[in-house]
Amino acid sequence: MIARLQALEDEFKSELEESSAKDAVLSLKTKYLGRKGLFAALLKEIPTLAPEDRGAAGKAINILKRKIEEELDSRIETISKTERLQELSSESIDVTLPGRIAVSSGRLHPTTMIMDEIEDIFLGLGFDIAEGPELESDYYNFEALNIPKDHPAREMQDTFYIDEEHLLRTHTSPVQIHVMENSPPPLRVIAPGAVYRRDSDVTHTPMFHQVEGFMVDRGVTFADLKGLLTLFLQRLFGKKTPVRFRPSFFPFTEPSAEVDIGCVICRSKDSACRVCKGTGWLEILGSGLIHPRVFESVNYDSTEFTGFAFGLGIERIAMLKYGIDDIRLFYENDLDFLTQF
Ligand code: FA5
Repeated sequence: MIARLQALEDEFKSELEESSAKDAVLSLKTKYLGRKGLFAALLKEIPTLAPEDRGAAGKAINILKRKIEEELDSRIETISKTERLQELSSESIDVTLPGRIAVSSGRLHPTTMIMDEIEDIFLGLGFDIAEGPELESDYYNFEALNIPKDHPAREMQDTFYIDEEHLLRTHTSPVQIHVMENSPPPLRVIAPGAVYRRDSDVTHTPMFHQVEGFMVDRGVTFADLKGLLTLFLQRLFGKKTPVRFRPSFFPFTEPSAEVDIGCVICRSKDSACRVCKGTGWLEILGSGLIHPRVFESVNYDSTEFTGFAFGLGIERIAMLKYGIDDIRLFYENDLDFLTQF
């Protein structure tokens, strides 16, 4: 038996030497140590030996079996390590190589650009910036602005109601109330933000942006409003842009005016102009002196303080500045359109 084991060991060694691939080593393992392998066969022979030889034979078989097992396992481990190293070096990534897809850099949305421009103008005139919630209560959006329930002026703005008392704000004017409730006059504030109305056509979108502006102090007059808005519109559209004030109605201002600028598309020269419809004028914002009832709801003394307020639509201004004739283009996420600006 000892001689056979010696021969088996020699055979194993030469076979192992020739097996460099992992598969070959694994099949050697099956051949020697598998359930039907050479060692299993040897162990089966033990009962056929003379009883006094069985113990020594069993021991010798097991010692050699363990030795072969260890050698096979260590060879498999060495091969696995080498394979892993080869894999790693062949798969190495050069992080300094340029990417295959050119990544184009993002840019600001045209309404953001206009908003920034408007904010810059008013910051330069000493105004502060305030924000208010987009989910509003009926009180801030309507009641405190002198639009009681059942007032026909509610029809002017198609509202998205959340429940009886809550809605998506239809304009930025409620920010006037939030600011005045929390700070005493004098105030000079603009409030930019998103607003919502049930509206959709070439000049209306269900979500759009407004900038509210208001100033409250002793002795503020309509002349201050006219002066400020004329200065602002001429900074935005050019020094020579004509500006006119037309009487209008808003429940929260008295008197109220809508403000038009001379058509920036046809410069008042084209009677067939699609944008100003041949009138030569474009409506750009609503404004007026703050109504005493609004001051009442925030506990301001309207015998001591006066103020003006105005509200303008950002998308409309972007349309005029960039000559765009459909407001919905701003929100269709068409990159060919958006990357022009
Ligand atoms: C208001 O919303 C008033 N809160 C403005 C105001 C403030 C008046 C302070 C007086 C004092 P109006 O509903 O007219 O007013 O809207 C103001 C501007 O928002 C419009 O001139 C227009 O430019 C823009 N606008 C209105 N509806 C839409 C819409 N669906 N899509 C895009 N822009 C709109």
